Amino acid sequence: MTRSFPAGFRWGTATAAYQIEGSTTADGRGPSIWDTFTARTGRVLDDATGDPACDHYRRYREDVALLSELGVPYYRFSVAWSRVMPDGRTIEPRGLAFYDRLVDTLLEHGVTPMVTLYHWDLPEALQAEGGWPNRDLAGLFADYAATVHKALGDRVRQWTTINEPFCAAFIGYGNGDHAPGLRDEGAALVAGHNLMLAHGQAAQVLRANGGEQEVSIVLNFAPVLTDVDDAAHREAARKFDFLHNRFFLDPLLGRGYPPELLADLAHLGTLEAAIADGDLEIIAQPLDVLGVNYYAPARAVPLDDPEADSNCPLPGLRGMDVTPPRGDLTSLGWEQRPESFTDLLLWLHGHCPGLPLVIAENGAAFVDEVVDGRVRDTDRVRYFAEHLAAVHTAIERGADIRGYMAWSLLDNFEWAMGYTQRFGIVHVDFETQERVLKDSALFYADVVARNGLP
Ligand code: IFM
Repeated sequence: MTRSFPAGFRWGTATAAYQIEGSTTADGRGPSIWDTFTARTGRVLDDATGDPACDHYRRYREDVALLSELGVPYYRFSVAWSRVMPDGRTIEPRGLAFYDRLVDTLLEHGVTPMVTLYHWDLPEALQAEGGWPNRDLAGLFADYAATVHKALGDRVRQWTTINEPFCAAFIGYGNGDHAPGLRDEGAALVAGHNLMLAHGQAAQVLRANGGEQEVSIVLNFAPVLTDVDDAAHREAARKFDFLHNRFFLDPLLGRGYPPELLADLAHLGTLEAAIADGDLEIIAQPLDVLGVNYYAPARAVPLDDPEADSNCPLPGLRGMDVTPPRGDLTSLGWEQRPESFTDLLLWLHGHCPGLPLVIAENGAAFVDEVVDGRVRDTDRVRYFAEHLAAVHTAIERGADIRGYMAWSLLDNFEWAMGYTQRFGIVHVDFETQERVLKDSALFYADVVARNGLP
């Protein structure tokens, strides 16, 4: 008995530039905020940096050959702004040429490229101008989008503007765990708004440049659970849900920021002040698909004092907290709960009428070992099997889901966790750069070949 996916379902794997490329000073690349952040002692586990990561900048042909060997037809990767424009403005042709070669190599191997323009690696030169709390960055991002589209738009059809603006804004500028490592809740909200504005302006540019492209943005969602069904718990969950999930989604749908959310954040006084006339119309550009990243749910509880600052790392929340995850956890301590994935997809289907969904990331970190040349990552195989079944259930119940990208093709630089967390379906030995297909890669290749779950 096979659970089949719809004909034409897009199967892929995903990566991001800073997490795999290495070669951070090659061919005129400028520093990004992640280079600066990782250069500071104690910001990233083991003081790891993005060099050499998976050395993909030099080994991309080998990695594309792996994709071809696995028979996975789509590949989602990101372009590093600081490679293409080292100072955020001036084009570096050698950086652009890398992505040109990568796209050609993918196409030669029958793999369809899906480009993400921003996966967190802002040119440091633009951070020096204030970073994302500076609204001028929206226009600069649109110029960068136009440059990349001009270079690759004849061969790339799927374009994502920004990956997970939540993390770029709230973790980068709010709790400071990610680059640029700032802790300013008010500025984090403004960064979030400006990232949405950047998305809208880039989407306009991508469409204006002509071509048949499909335009999307990728959001990370955390469905919220409560242990107790009473008004206080429901309100705690609502606060978390509105800031984590709907801050970024509702303006894209033309609904602006939910009034309850604006009220939750009013005490900081920055978000509403940052919204200029016309911004919400720019943000609400029509989308062809919505990219959905899902890893784990969150669990919310009320605090006794409704005015107390939240302990959860979201900017501006008061009167609520999150409780520890439970049950089976990944090595990052994330709760495994595939039914929350189904619930999320069905909720999105209802909340975003007519907007097709693509799972742009889903996967799990576990401790893997190579034994006799094999990585028997049964936990990850089970995670994928259960979460793919959850996607299948959502499709059966009516959700319009067009594809699934496994995170990630390669073990890589997991941001503040350095190289301690392995998400790949391909094991990477960071000393030798040897790649070994894990059992999860073989499992995934089989799912792709059958277009279904055995
Ligand atoms: O590795 C990250 C990725 O860059 C963005 N989404 C979540 C992944 C796992 O943490």
